[in-house]
Amino acid sequence: MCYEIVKRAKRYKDQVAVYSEGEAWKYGSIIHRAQHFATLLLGQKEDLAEARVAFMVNPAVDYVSVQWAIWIAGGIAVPLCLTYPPPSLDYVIQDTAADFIVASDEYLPLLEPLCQGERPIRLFSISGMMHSRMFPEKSLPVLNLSRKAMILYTSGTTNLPKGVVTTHANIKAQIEMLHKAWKWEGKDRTLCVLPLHHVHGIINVVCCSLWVGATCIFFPRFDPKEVVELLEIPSLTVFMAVPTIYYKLITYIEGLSDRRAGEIKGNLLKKRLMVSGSAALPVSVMEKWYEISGHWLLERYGMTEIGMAISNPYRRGKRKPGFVGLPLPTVEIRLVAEDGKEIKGEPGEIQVKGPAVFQEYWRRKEATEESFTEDGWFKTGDTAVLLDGYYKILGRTSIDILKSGGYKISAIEIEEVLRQYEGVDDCSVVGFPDDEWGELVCAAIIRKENTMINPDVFLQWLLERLPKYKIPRRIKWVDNLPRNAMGKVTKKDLIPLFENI
Ligand code: MCA
Ligand code: AMP
Repeated sequence: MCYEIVKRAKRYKDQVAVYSEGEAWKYGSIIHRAQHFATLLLGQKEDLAEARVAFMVNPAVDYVSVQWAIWIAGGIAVPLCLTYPPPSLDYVIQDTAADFIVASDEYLPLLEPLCQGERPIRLFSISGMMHSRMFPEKSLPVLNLSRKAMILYTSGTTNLPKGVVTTHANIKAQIEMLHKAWKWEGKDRTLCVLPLHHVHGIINVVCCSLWVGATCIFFPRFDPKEVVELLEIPSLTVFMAVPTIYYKLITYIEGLSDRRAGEIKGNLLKKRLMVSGSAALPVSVMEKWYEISGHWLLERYGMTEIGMAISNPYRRGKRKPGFVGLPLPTVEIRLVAEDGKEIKGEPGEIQVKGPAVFQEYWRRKEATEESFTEDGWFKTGDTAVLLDGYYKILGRTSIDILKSGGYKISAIEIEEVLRQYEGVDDCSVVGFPDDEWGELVCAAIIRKENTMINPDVFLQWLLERLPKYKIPRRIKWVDNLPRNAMGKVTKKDLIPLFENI
């Protein structure tokens, strides 16, 4: 069971679990905080019984304490993105029908109005919880592994993001496979610079390290200089990031003197493991990182719905540039042609089975059914080919899914928002290939007749409705959109429009 993470933590009571905001936190004191928070969340109840607890908590000891509190009290953890504007937060809070929200104090002004709708939502502040009277420790519910543990929102080919529900059993499987494959140990120290509302940060970095008694160092924002300095700490052993982060680190290190770059290389060489994932790792980035650090990055492939599925080898075997490797322990993979038949030696859709695969899309029975085959394979929508025993990702089956900075983005969702702007008649959103971001969000927009659009006012309007990473980076004002005989926009024809602007 996933609250097993807390049970296991009792074994490591005197070891440092978390280093955040300049302080070291032992496992024992985090368990204590989690129990106190769990008691407050439970109130008179014996069990939160899968109540949704949304939390907007900074990446630090508070995050771990709240996550553990929700789990031991029997709730479902719904981590909120710290940079979402109110409409995006409200969507997640309403879609999950969250009963409680826990927040770092600075987010209270943003969240208070969202809790004042018809449905009562109880808002807890971290400082309020910390200062509230200590109640005698409650006996906590006994949880079954099949209970729902977490809901993460992911963009799809439809308009609004869907909640991906994972059970305690799914999370346990996701953690254990990475332990086995990447040899996590209690003496590891990792650095968390990733956002904590996605699998990459939550499972691969935070949960994996804390499962085994290792230490997770939280750094609240990505800054290349500070991250390089932290990576140089001799006891730091493991680092995981998206390709954009490696690209930014390379750019920073290339701007330094040869002496300093040499010093950094010497320090990075001592790391045990450096992983890249969440988006395709360009071969040029892998090669440059090797020159800079002496590490061939371990590239792996995963998805919110399945955790990690395919990985290059940790020790035995070559890490092949441009390939994601072989199936991880307990993961079954097959490639399937358009007619639904399994194929070998040719490109096909990746389908996945195994204990790590999610349970359902939250309250979306039809979408859940559509995403699985009749015999229980999850359809990823990614195309791959198997060459010499290694999988190579070729792209996605839908042009409407973008990856920018490691974030999955739905073009349809952005188009729906753009069309609500009074001066916009129609639009189409595509991803334009970019070395740094993977893809840049680009929009071709038709203005309404005789309308002027002030770009600054338009941008401000967008920022109030969409998170920064979903904002179009390039806009092309057009008179028409290219369409096929059925009237559907031929998005491939749009992509060249965004060159050199
Ligand atoms: C921000 N900027 C962008 C983008 N995002 N420009 C183009 N495209 C973008 N997508 C601009 C901002 O407007 C700003 O510009 C400048 O970059 C810095 O913005 P900031 O938000 O501070 O960016 P950052 O902190 O440098 O962020 C880059 C980042 C971040 C650290 C790479 O995007 C990130 O944390 N990505 C990781 C996402 C992740 O964890 N994905 C995992 C999901 P200006 O200064 O001009 O305003 S996938 C997953 O979980 C699956 C299971 C898996 O396989 O792992
Ligand atoms: P998310 O839904 O945010 O979890 O993103 C999952 C998607 O990221 C997958 O379906 C892939 O399209 C993409 N992805 C993850 N890892 C890789 C990788 N190593 N190479 C290419 N694409 C990847």
